Amino acid sequence: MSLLTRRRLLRRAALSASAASAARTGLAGATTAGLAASTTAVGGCEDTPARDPEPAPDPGLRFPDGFGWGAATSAYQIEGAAKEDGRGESVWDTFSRTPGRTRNGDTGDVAADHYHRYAEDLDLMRELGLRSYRFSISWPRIQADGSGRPNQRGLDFYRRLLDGLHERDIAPMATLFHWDLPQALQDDGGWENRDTAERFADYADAVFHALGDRVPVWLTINEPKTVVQNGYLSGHHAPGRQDAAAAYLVAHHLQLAHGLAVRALRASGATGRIGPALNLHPCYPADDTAGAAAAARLHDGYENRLYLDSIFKGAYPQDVLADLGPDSRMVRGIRDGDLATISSPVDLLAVQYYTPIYVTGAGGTVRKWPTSEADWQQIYPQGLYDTLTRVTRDYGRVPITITENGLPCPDVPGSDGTVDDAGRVIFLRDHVAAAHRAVRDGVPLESYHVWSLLDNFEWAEGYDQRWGLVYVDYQSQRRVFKRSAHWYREVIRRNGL
Ligand code: GCO
Repeated sequence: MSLLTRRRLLRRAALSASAASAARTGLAGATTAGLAASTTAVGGCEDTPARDPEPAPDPGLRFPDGFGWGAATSAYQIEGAAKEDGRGESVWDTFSRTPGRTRNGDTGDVAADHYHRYAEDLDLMRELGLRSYRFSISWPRIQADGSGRPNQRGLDFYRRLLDGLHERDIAPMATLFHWDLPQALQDDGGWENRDTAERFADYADAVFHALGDRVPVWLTINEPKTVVQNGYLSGHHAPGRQDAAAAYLVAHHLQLAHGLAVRALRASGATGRIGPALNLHPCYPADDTAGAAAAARLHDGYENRLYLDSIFKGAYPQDVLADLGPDSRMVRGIRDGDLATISSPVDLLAVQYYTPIYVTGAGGTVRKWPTSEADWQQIYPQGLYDTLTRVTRDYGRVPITITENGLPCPDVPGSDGTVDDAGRVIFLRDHVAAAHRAVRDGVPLESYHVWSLLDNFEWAEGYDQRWGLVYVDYQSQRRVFKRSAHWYREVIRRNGL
């Protein structure tokens, strides 16, 4: 892979505090009066100028009947109970317990204690009116070492959760892998080892047999790209590697694992639907030069087409393969039949949208919009519309669910105990409006999930960034509906804005 490409791909790499604030200052200087005004309109989220220059959406927008309003979480980020009921260690246990890897040395050992408080959390979901809840199953709870007979106590936890969702009339959506690879498999090479894809298929098979009667929608691998870019390029996520050659072999094995799991579901006889969960970033040229257009196209290959084309077209994009080179570990690792496995027909595509990317002719990236507290995230709702319509245009009318969309705000309860995250309300409103425009223009979108239901462990950022609709006081584990939760309940009730 060319050095330039490598340099460009470090998404979500932690910027130094000074670089981040310099970037923000630069942006503030460049923004329009409209943006500057919106900066003051975000209440508890002052740092987050959460809107683009579009007018506020028509407050009469309605979604199709039965639209699945939801919220999302993942196991390691909320469950805690790291050593209970036979759970094994995952790469995130190892990584977060290694000094210097996460902010303040935070770990997911306790997190939002959801493992013990799931019943209370189910009641919060009901109070919100959720129609869909996306969560993930922790592989090391089901197979402590990543293989062998499933751990009944781990399965029982998810059955209780699923029963609770059904009792409350909330449709479950279960992700099989949200980054918590059993450490024992990492010790054997992790996703660099092709056998990990086979282990994943066995784990998925065990879960399908145990819980297949309760789960209508399965998602295979959450954001393979983030494992590649953060786990193996920048190294600021587990397993903390910086090895570009390994990174794209990992990408191939993650894609293979996805395809094997799709096949395992079909073979299990379970009736649920299944698809991948991809974080897609629209890649725009930073200016109108031909060089920027070409660079943005290649960038799009690495960000989006590598994952979409292999699943929906049965081929990796030629420009990416050429850029990686025939001697790359990835290209050498592709075996006959792999692409047929990876492109096993899926029932739906889960899209996760956070940010656009602007690519210069030199292959660098620049920011054009204000960022949230997460400095990799530019706030640009139109990017969601562009992503949804592009997927439908380029890959056909596969049903789409948005499984993540949100932003972090430095939310703190006021003296009256309420949490005023007005910036999140504006952000969500503008993105929901963009999704509505996509539906109006023919995108088969069936549901939308806010990231996240609860404040939680935000990976390398620890507990500093708060992404939830529901505030979590980590000392007492008390939950408080933020203003955005009250707002979202109304959206759900009205089925729109
Ligand atoms: C991801 C993950 C989530 C994150 C969220 C905010 O997209 O990175 O699926 O676990 O917490 O995206 O960064």
